[in-house]
Amino acid sequence: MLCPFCLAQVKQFTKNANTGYTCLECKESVPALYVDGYSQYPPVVLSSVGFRGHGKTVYLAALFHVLAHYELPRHWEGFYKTAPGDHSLEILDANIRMLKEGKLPDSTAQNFPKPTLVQVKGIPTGKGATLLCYDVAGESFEKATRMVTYARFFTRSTTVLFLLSIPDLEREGANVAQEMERLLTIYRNGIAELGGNTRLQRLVVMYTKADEWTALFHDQYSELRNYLQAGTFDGLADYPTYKKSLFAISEQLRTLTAEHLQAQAFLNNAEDNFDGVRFCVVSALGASPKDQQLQTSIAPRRVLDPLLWVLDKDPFRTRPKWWPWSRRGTG
Ligand SMILES: Nc1nc2c(ncn2[C@@H]2O[C@H](COP(=O)(O)OP(=O)(O)OP(=O)(O)O)[C@@H](O)[C@H]2O)c(=O)[nH]1
Ligand SMILES: [Mg+2]
Ligand SMILES: [Zn+2]
Repeated sequence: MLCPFCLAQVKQFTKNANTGYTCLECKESVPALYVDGYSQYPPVVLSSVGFRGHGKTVYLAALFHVLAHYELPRHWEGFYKTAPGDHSLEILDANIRMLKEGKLPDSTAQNFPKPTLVQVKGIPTGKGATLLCYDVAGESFEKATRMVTYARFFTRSTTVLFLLSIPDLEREGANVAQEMERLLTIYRNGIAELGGNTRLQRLVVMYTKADEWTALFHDQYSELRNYLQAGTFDGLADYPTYKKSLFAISEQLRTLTAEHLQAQAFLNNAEDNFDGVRFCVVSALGASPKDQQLQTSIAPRRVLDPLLWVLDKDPFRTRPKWWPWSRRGTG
């Protein structure tokens, strides 16, 4: 079993009548719902790689908000979520409350994060899972050595989210493609230093703050824009069809990445060094905040898509059989 705190693979957690389960390696107490439900809800690392201020913390908060939304079980029969342990429940509640009150988080401090555990069941990608949500400070991705210290749980990820805010990079006057490659290089260095292998991981490139991304207002991207405008729940009930649209959106973003962002080298590098690459685009808030306050109530757009890619069992390497434009290469 995987200890969510020190990431050791342990045969079992020790049980004490007073204190519950404890990890022998790190002495942390491990929530009983996690241990007892281990086979029913196997752990899945959910964490994003991304520079400071690109929206990692807000994305997680928006995801918690959507997972707690009354509408979701109307689309996914039998869906529910649980927070194993007091710590996770507190974090979940605090994040949901924060967004409801229109507030935003401070920049995340650089330390080894304690994960928020969220058990989910009834997502059409498969059986239950315990999401181990680690929120890392963006500074940890400025140097591979920092990643080794503060984000080594990525060696346990089967699917990695690369979170990029194109509006922020453009505002800073950065070379977008170069920054994408820099993030990829730091991540690959970090995983290599940790003795991991990115070729065993799937990569999901997640473009954030879509509400501020002016390129999406071009006519050629009207389909992406409409997809975002339809919200988060639209189409979820029919998962096989939703999956096709997820893939179609991913392909459009792949083209946008190569053509509009001119990041073909990033793409080639990622394709060559991961077990496949997918794309998605989200807006966690739905609109720009002002002075760290939301001006309207939160309206997340497509924030479940990254989670669906993470939980989906189909390989990224092969294109789905139904996909009409079978292009050269893999993806
Ligand atoms: N317009 C818009 N702004 C967003 C969105 N998500 C986040 N932001 C803005 O981006 C800021 C930074 O977001 P965070 O989630 O704190 O960024 P982070 O990646 O966690 O940053 P570090 O913790 O410093 O690494 C927020 O305070 C918001 O102002 C979004 O969906 N739309
Ligand atoms: Mg943060
Ligand atoms: Zn441990």
